Amino acid sequence: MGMTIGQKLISSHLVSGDMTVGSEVGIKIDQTLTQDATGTMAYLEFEAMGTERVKTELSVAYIDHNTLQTGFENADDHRFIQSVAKKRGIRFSRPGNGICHQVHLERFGKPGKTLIGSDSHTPTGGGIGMLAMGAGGLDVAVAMGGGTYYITMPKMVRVNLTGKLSPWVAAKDIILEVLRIMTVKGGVGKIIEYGGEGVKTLSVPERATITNMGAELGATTSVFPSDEVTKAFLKAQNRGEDWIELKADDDAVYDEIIDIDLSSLAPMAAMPHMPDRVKSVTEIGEIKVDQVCIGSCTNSSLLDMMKVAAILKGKTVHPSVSLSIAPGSKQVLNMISQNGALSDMIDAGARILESACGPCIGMGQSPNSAGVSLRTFNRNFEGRSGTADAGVYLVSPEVAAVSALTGVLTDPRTLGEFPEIALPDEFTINDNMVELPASPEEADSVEVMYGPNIKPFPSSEPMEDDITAKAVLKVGDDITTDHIMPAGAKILPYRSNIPYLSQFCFGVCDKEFPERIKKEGKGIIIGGANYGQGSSREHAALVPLYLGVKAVITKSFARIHCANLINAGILPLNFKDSNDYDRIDQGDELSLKGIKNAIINNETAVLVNITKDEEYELKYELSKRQKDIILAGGLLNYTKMAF
Ligand code: MIC
Ligand code: SF4
Repeated sequence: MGMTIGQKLISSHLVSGDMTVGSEVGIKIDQTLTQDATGTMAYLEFEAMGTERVKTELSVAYIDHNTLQTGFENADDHRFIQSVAKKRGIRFSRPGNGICHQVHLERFGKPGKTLIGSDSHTPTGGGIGMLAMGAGGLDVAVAMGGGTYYITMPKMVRVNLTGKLSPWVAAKDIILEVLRIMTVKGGVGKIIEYGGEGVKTLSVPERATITNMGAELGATTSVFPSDEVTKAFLKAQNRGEDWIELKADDDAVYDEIIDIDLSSLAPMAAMPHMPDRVKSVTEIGEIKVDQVCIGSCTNSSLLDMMKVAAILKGKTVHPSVSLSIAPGSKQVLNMISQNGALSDMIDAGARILESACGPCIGMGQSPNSAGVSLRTFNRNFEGRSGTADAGVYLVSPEVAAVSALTGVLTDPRTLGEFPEIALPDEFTINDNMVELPASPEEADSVEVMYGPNIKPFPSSEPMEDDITAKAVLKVGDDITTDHIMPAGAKILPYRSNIPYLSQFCFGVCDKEFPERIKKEGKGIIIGGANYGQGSSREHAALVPLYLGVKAVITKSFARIHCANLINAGILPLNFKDSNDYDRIDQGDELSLKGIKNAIINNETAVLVNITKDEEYELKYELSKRQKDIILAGGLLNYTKMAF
C-alpha cells in the first residue's frame, strides 16, 4: 500500500513503534528551534540534563518574542540564551533577525527533514515539506540531546485543492476555510496534508501561511509536497542543494478527505474570540475598524509585504485607523527597503515595527477599549491583544491593507484590479545576524550567563498512591494556554521566573485562582473539551505544578499541552462519560484513591466526589513510557533515572 507524505516522513525517521494510528511512535529529530519566550526554560532544562553539546543536525535559538525591553529581564534572558547557544553548539539568531518560523523557512528548513520547536507554529516548516511539530521546551531539550521525540501516530487527512485562487483571495482564506470546516478541535491527532492540482498554484510562503495556522486546528502538523515550486524557492534562497522531491504515493490511503475548490473561495475573517469563527467578509459587513496589524509568523513574508505596499501606494491610512506593519525577517525588511515598498508603506502612514512577534503576543499595540482590530495573525483569543474587551478579527494581508484605507472591514474585491506580485528569482541573503556556536575546543571557556530574573524551575515529586484534593477550578471548553498562563508585555519578561508568573495563572478566567490554590496547598482542575489548545508554552504546566495542581480531569486535551502536563508530572485524565463533568462543582472535595496502582496495573481510574458522595469512571491514554514519566514525577526526574 502506498504512503502519504506524513507517513513517509515518519517512517524514514522511525525509532520505535509500528505506525498504527493511535499508538506511540518515537521519531528521530534532525533540527530543533526555540524562541526566547519558551527558550530560557528549554535551555535551563537542557543545562540540567548535563549534555555537553547538541546532537542534532541543526539547532537554532531565535530571539523574537520578548523584544520589548522595558527592564533588564528580557535582555538578561537573551544574553543567557546567547551564551548557552555558543557553548552548546546552537546557532543564535539575534534580535532583529526576525520571527523564528519565517527565518527558519527562508534559511534553514529542508524538505524531508524533521523539526521540533518550542513553539506551536513550528508546522510552518510543513510549507517546505518538513515534518515540523510544536513541542514543549523539555521535549525540545531532550531532542537537542539526541533523544527521541514521541507522538501518537496520527490519522492522515488529505485536503484536496482544485482550481486557482481568484484575485484578492489569499492563502489565509484557504486556511480560514479549513478552520471553518474542521474547527479548532478538528485536527487533533491528525496530520493535514495538502494535495491536488491547486497546490502548484501556491508559492512556498503561501503554503507556509496554511501550515502555520494548521496549529489552530489542533493538528499534529500540516504538510505540503516538495515540488518544483519548492525547488525554485530554495534556489532563490541560494539553497538549491537542499531540495528533494517529496510527494504522496498515488495509492496512499487517507482517513479523511476534504475538497476545496480554490476558485470558489472569497475573502474571509475569523471573528472574536476563536480562529474557527469564520465568515466571509461580506457576510460580516462593514464594521468600523480602529486598528490594523500586519505581520506575525502567518503573514509577514516578502510576498505579503509587497502586496500590502502595492495596496497602500499613493494612499493614506484612514484617520480613525492605526496601522502597524512588522515584516517577518531581516531579509524581508531589507528587500522591501531596497525595492521601495517600505517607502510606500511609510508614506501611507503605516507604523513600522521591528521584525518580531510584537502585537501578536501582546508586546505593544494593544487596541483601544472595546476596539476592533484586524490582524493578519493566527490567534484572536480573548485578552491576547492586551485589551480585555477588544475584538480581534483574523484576516489576509489584502483585507487588512484595504480596510486600513477605508476604515471599515472591506472586501478587497471592491477595489478593482489586483496587484499581481511574483516572488524574486533571488532573495537578498546575508546571514550575519545568525551567530555561529563556538568550536568544541573553544566551548569550554564560554561562560553561561544567568541573570537575576532566572529562577530555578519547580521540582516535582514521584507520584503518590492516592490524590485527594479539591476541585480548585472548573473551566469550560476550548480553554487555551493563553487562559492558563497569559502572555503580554507585562508578564512575558518573567518566563524564566515561575514563582512570579504564578500570580497570573488563569487570570483571564478567575483572578482568585492562584491565592485559592495556595491556601489549599494542592488541587485538581476540571476542564471541558480541547483543554490546553493553542500555544506550546510549558509554563501552562509548570506554573500549575508550582501552585500544587496534581491532576487535570477534562473531556479532552490538546496534544502539546497534554504532553507538557505529563512532562511536568501532572496527571491528565478524561471523563469516561462526559456528562460527569456537569456533576462536579468547583470546591467539591475529590479523591483519586489508589490511582498509582490503577495506572501501574492498567485499571480504570475512579474519581470519588466526597462532597456529593458519587463516583465517576475516568480514562487515560498513556503509553508505557508516559506512565513511567508520570510515576517518576515528570520527564526530568525520569531522564535522570534513566541515565
Ligand atoms: C504564541 O503564539 O502563543 C507563542 C507565544 O508563539 C507560543 C509560544 C509561547 O507561549 O512562548 C506558541 O505558539 O507556542
Ligand atoms: Fe510569534 Fe505570534 Fe507566531 Fe507565536 S504566533 S510565533 S507570537 S508571531
